[in-house]
Amino acid sequence: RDARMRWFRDAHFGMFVHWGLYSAAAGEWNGKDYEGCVEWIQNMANVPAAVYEKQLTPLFRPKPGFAREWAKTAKEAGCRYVIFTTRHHEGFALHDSKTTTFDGKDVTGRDLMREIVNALHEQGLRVGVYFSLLDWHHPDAYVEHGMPTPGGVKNDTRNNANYVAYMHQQAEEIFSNYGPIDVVWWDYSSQEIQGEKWGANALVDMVKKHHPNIIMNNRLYHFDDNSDYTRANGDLVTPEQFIPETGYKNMDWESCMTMNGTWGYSKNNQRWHTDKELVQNLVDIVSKGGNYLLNVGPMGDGTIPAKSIELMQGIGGWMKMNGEA
Ligand code: FUL
Repeated sequence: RDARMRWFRDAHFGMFVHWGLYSAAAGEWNGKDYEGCVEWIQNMANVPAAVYEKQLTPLFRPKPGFAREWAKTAKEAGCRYVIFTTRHHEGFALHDSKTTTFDGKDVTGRDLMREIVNALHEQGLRVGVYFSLLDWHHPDAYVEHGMPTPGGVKNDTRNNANYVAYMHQQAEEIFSNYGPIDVVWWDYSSQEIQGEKWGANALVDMVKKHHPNIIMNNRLYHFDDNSDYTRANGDLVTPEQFIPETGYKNMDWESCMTMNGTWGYSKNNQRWHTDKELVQNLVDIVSKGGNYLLNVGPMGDGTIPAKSIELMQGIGGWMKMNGEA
């Protein structure tokens, strides 16, 4: 595993991208504004899946070349890898999926995942995919946080196995059709719904069959912090929005953090950290043996907010001064 983890341990800095239909909502639902974690807007505004789909799909219109902008932004900041949301909890798949029409290809006519992966590879960046285990769109998915609730269907009337089969099929499309993938970032599990409820062993085997050297995070299971590598803990511990005091004993880790308190784009959010703070985070994390996965939330057309670009450039400047980029 040391050989498999080497590039990741040397990488130090990666860019996280949260982009989906929620990006087009931009933190507003029917006149009500949301500021933090607006990739959860469907849940926060309690929107039935059909309404969510109908309102947002016409607004999700990626501009040509958006993915090249992402790749350039990451590269110039000194990132070595990019992890992007192939599907978030809303269940909308960026890749071209045969399992559903709730995907990038059917909504925009383009294979958005292909565009993103190609752009990252052109810049020599490693590719990571974020894959949501939760799905607020599929009628048979587990109910979590009250979602999905169209019609108020109770969890026990759902055919969860049907959902799990669908989710596996989407995962296999992602891991078999897009060339080399370096990281898989499952999200997420709770005490109640984790591991075999997701069909974890089969998922892991499938992913490893296609990408024997892939690095996997720990969220296919509920993290039990036994400070050791087990299949359940994956290769990677994922502290979210914090930097652990002393890192994690005997484990690789990656702190994922936002620049402003939301992962998905919100036009209402201007609580930006400064580039000085972000550089301090990077140094703090790397000094404790972790990686910094810093998020940007592009708008519905794929444009990264100007302030995020400016902050990434600030970090890039520091990286260049210090021979890291
Ligand atoms: C969490 C998700 O629920 C958030 O929306 C975000 O994606 C974060 C990185 O992980 O578990």
